[in-house]
Amino acid sequence: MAASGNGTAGNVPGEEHVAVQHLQPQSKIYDRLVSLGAFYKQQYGTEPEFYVRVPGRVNLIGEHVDYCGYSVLPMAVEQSIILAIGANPEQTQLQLRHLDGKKFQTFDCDLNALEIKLPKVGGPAWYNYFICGVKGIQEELGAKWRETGIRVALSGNVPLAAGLSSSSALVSAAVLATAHVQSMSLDRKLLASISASCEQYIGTHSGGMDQAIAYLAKNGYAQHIEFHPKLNATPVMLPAGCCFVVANSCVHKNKAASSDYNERVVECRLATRWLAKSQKLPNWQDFMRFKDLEEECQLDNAAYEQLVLQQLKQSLYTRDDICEALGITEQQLETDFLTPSTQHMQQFKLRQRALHVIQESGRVLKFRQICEQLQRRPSKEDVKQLGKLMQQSHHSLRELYECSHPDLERLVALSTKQGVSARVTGAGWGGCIVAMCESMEAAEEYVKVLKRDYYAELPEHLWEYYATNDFNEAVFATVPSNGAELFIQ
Ligand code: NG1
Ligand code: MG
Repeated sequence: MAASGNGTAGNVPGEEHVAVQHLQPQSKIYDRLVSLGAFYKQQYGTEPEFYVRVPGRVNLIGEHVDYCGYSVLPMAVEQSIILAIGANPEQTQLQLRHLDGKKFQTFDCDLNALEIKLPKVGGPAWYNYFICGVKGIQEELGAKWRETGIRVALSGNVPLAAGLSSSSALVSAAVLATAHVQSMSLDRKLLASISASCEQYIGTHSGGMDQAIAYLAKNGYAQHIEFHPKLNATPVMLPAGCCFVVANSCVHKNKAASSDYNERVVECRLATRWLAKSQKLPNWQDFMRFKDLEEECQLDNAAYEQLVLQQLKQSLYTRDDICEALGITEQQLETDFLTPSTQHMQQFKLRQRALHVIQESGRVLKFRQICEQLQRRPSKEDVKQLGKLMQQSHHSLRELYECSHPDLERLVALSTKQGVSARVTGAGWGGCIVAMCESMEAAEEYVKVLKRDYYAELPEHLWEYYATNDFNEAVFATVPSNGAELFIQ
């Protein structure tokens, strides 16, 4: 096990490295960590050596653009995954115990034979997300990996399959814990990149938004996260007085259990290649992401949109259309573009997906710009503009990207009726909306109305939250919280 502070001593919390902090009784997370520590002791008979906390996130704007190379604007939520970690006398054993043992079964395995098993139907078992993280560090260290057994107790309060990134919080927490056990330097950007790559073992070809915000979030700020030319986060102060509310449609969407997400990724890659060819670039076959093509052709947002409208005229493309345009065989389409879960695809909506991504990428920049403007000069009009951008984003996700859901639409309609701008957040097809209220009082009233008109009326098949009755876990105001943290007692 890493000696406390080993390799990371002297780092300041919230800066470039994850620092080792002493757990303070006044810390918001204190009670949860102490209970988890007690559970660890009960399970393993010893005290844990350190704790890890990694938050979920809500994305304010910039949906389904990260895997195309474009920037996003999320903030961390207060809900998080927490781990208690200690040495395992069995040198090569990994043991995982979830505080909610009824829902999440115990898991043990050999660290020298990690395997991520993806079922044919349904989503992967929870512990696979943890294994992803350990594998990520094993691969990063290669021959430098030190044989050390690990014992873990964990618990989480990020709603599952709700677009708040519970999966990435777990993967990122596993990366951080394993990196510390291996005495690595805890560079936030490096760990975020490792976490983004290794989560791909789950089979989702996602971008790096969730893991980036998990590590780079700062108390009080949303972050404008850019991936190109390299990972970078710029803190963005949200407008004073505004309150962001998250509301869960209670429709679960486990992305890893469906091909919807990867289908969109495939369509974006194909559209990029199509456009690259249309520009007669000598290296057109190298392009997979809209952002890279934008840079190569030095297109501004409006010109890019025009290019899409001119070159991708059909609302639907068949396999034949694509093979002919790209000069590839069906076999090549399957091996070079389709992922294991999207081999069945017959039709492709290149125009709609491309339009969404290009326009949404523009909205992210505008959103940041307006937030910065608002810091210099408060303006009701500018706040309204932010709301408009959120509404446009949602409209585009529903119409062009087709990733909303009828129940989630009811939530959005209830928001609109109250004059609140709301949009689906995360991958969609269910999960949460994020709404912007222009004052604390407006937020309180908004939450009250959603509780009355949505949650109290939840149809039987969405009754998961009925048990709590106050619905406070389903709908809540949220402020930007800190990224990954590591504590010793
Ligand atoms: P969610 O659905 O919140 O896990 C996913 C992707 C993101 C991003 C969003 C859509 C993962 C781990 N995350 O988020 O990278 O593409 O969808 O904007 O799959
Ligand atoms: Mg996820």
